[in-house]
Amino acid sequence: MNKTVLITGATSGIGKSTAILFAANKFNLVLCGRRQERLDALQQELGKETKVHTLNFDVRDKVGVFAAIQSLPSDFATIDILINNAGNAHGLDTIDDGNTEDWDAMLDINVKGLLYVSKAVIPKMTARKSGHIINIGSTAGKEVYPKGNVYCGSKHAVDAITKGMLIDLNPYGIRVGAVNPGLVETEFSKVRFKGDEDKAENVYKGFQPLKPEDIADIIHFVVTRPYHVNIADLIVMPTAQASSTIVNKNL
Ligand code: NDP
Ligand code: 8X3
Repeated sequence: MNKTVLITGATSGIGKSTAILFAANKFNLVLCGRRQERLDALQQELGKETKVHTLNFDVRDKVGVFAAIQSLPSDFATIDILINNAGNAHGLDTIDDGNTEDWDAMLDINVKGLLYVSKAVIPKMTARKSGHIINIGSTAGKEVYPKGNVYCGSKHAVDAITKGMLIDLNPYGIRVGAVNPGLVETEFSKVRFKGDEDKAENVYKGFQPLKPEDIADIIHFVVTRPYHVNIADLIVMPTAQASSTIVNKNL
């Protein structure tokens, strides 16, 4: 039987590329996001290849998260694979200049949102003693860069939560792991710089960044390993990147 995958943040970037690849590989899909027109377009397009159900909720809305996941029709209610991908950076400022609304957004979405979705999905996994959770962390969860403060903090939290989930869900045979990308060209920087396209494009200028398809490919690899293989943690960067602040523009 085809496995069912729930992907948060499926309307753009890494989540969307993952949805496209997983549809081509005949996984049943539960695709989540807030932009309804994009969810409708994905339903229309990927529905030609596999079974697709869309859920519109904001991961910050605790009640909305639980209601959405409880509303899943029976053919989508058994989530075999959860991909906690929804997230963004908001702003790039020193700590003294930081905007408290940006801080709230990053901690509420990247950390608490991931927890709410997990809490809504995990009980059925523990009851079945089966499941696989992949959290999308970041190189920002492994190191801290100038002005990265709270975004890095949110991704360090994802790193710790992933390790905690792995420990706590081990008795149930549930696989847990993180995929931690470096620079991937998506809408990420547009969101970080609040729609400033020039600033966003500048982040990826002069070197070849990762494409969201590269990360989708890796997520697909992770979930298609035999059951006894759990890829617990994985960092992937563009070849040009050595760390959050070192990017070789001479390649
Ligand atoms: P995008 O901005 O392209 O996609 C972000 C996705 O998250 C969108 O589908 C968006 O959907 C969803 N999302 C954002 N906020 C919310 C919310 N409050 N509720 C529900 N969904 C939300 O960025 P990426 O694809 O790059 O980012 C995906 C993940 O990858 C994030 O966790 C990010 O931190 C991580 N990452 C990205 C890197 C990069 O360089 N791009 C590198 C390392 C990690 P919608 O707006 O429709 O709700
Ligand atoms: C996204 C990568 O370096 O822009 O998590 O923080 S970075």
